[in-house]
Amino acid sequence: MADVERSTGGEVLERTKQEIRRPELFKVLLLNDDYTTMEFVVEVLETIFHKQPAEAFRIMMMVHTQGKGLCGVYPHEIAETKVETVISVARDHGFPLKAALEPE
Ligand code: TYC
Repeated sequence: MADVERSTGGEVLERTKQEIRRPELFKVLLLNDDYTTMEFVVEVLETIFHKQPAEAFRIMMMVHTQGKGLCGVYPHEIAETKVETVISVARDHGFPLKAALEPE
């Protein structure tokens, strides 16, 4: 074994540069509908997306008037979980609220 190492120089290769991989990010959007109450959407934004009340109201009105609104930007798995949580909580309350993912 020692001979083999000597014949190859026995050098140890090391990485000198750190590889930093940033996760791919996804937007989570809320979509408008005619049945979900404004109060419920504000509550979703405060509880699931941790928005302050004024910001939650602003985003809700953006969805209401423009059809969709940005709730946050997250790595894929977290974004997917947010969408699933929104849908699940909305259905539990009998609302058809929809959320979607979009690559950033
Ligand atoms: N358009 C709804 C209403 O008038 C309110 C609403 C806002 C619904 C945002 C969904 O993502 C939404 N009751």
